[in-house]
Amino acid sequence: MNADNTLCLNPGTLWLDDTFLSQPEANDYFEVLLNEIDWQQGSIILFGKTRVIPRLQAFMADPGLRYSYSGKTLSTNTWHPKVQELANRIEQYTGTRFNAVLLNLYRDGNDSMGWHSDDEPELGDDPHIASLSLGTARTFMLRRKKRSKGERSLQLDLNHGALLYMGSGVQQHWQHSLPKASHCPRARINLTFRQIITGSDKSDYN
Ligand SMILES: O=C(O)CCC(=O)C(=O)O
Ligand SMILES: [Mn+2]
Repeated sequence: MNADNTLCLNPGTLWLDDTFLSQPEANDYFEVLLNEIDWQQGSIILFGKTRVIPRLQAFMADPGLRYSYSGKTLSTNTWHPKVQELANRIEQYTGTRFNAVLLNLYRDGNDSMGWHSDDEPELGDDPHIASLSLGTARTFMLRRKKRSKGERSLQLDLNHGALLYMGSGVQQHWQHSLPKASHCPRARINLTFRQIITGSDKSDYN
């Protein structure tokens, strides 16, 4: 990994490789995943009301692993061969082992993900997460959990084929989100590769 792409957060380490996949490779993965993944519309209960999650999702993991958030366990699929291929490439590139992936399909700019950290107990004390983006570029936001008043959030553009690596300290000290993008009519797929360590369930994002 080229050290020039590393951002030293205070605290935390994160890097972005904008050209992890070539454009033809990214096109191919996008088309296959869009058409072949069993995308699910989930819902969560927030303050006693059922709310539809504003994006579609799928979860794949090694046998026997479970993952859940807001009290709901996502159904676990076996690895799609193309997703397994990506996991192998990303493991080789990052030197991190992953045994699960959460896939999100943002159908257009109305789909989004709220502020959260990927710090569920089953991901261990210091989760390292690799996030691959395909399709239309969207803005990814980061903000410190302990921030001073008026402190600005960081923004990164996640382009087609880009790999973002959230390393040590990022989940512990920062939150991230994928805000709505008005006037964006096209779809984006994101895959977050994770390492599940225990079988417990807990998380709180929507
Ligand atoms: O879509 C993205 O870039 C972010 C996805 C994410 O944060 C997650 O799946 O936990
Ligand atoms: Mn996340």
